Amino acid sequence: MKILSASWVITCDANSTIIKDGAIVYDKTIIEIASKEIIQEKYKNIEIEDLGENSVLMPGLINSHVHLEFSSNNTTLKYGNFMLWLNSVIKNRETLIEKANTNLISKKLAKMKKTGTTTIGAISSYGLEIEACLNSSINTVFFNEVIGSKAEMIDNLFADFKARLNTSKKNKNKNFIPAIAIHSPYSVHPILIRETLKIAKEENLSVSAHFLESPEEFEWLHKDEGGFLEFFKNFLGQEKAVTKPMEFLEQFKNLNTLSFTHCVEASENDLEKIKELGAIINHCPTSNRFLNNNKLDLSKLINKEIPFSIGTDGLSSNNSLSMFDELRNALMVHENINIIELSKILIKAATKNGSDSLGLNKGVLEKDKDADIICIKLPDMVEDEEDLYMSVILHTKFVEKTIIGGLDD
Ligand code: MCF
Ligand code: FE
Repeated sequence: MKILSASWVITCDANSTIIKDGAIVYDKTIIEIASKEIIQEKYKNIEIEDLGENSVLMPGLINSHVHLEFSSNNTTLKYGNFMLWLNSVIKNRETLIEKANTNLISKKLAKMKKTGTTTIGAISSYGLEIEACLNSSINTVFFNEVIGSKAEMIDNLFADFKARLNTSKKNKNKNFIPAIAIHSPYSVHPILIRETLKIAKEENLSVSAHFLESPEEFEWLHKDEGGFLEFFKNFLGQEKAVTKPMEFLEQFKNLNTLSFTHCVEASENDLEKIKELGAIINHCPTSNRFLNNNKLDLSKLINKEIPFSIGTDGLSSNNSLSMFDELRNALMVHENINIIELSKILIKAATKNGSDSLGLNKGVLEKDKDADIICIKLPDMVEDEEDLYMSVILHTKFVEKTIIGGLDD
């Protein structure tokens, strides 16, 4: 059993409780949280590690959507338009993947940890980042991706998917959890969707899918037109989209943990359906800005009470995998929402909602939750509690201390 105390404890619980001069008692999970005074009195024989002036304890950040296999990209891929990006991915994929070896990915994971991330939802196209994830103390939900819209390819693609899923299942442990990703409504054949979702239900695996990220995707799925038409004709000899957006969503019923990434171009009906399915939206603001010059209408989600989490996406569509960088970008992008209000919403999105997106028992500092905790030092004193979320987002580049599953890292 250990006890930490700090100037502030941000719990991210249902009441958004913040404790001034608070303390946390924990082992693998959290045992108790209260003011330092109360904890001192109650646990007289245990030494309290005090983190000092202007310190903050909060749940470790959860990056609910990241493609580590694309970690070698810096200046190779094209930004500004989804079709340009996609064509540049197809052209450079082999070279990028080859450069992203275990060593490089391990370095990226180490940096992610220093920048506050304790859990990731890793979208894996090939299974090449598995070793780096297994070697890291960061918790990983490992989403094996299925992709391919050509009927003739279904058998091969499904066999390959099952082989990768099995490898991840063999390596399952308390901080490495196998899951399933369906790439998108435009890129996965309905039979593959049906069969992979069948496995997800039978084995109670978390599921995630990209959904309506670009205007081109919207046009293609609804009208079989736009930038995707030429792309599909050239690469796959296909002139019609395989699934309409609502038909796609309808297939995701009865799953325990479900998330859709991006959803920038989703209609009101799509959003209502996403809510009805009990899904979380993985919001990747930097990626949306880079690839599509667009942004998710967060006010709409907030009004409709549709939960969202935060993901960096990969270095294929971001210049950083730091969640604090991503949160700062989110603050700047969503300029229509008051910065104090938005900061609070974003911290909850990056903790509690991230945990829900991945189907975990984390993201909140309360009794019986996993003890995944980060410690931050603010440069100066924060006077008003209401400014704390914003100050943490604006001023944190690296964390002072990381605890994952109760262990010091
Ligand atoms: O989320 C971004 C943009 N949208 C779609 N896919 C990806 C993103 N970042 C990486 N990807 C991957 C995806 O998993 O790109 C590959 C897929 O394997 C190529 S899509 C033909
Ligand atoms: Fe993605």
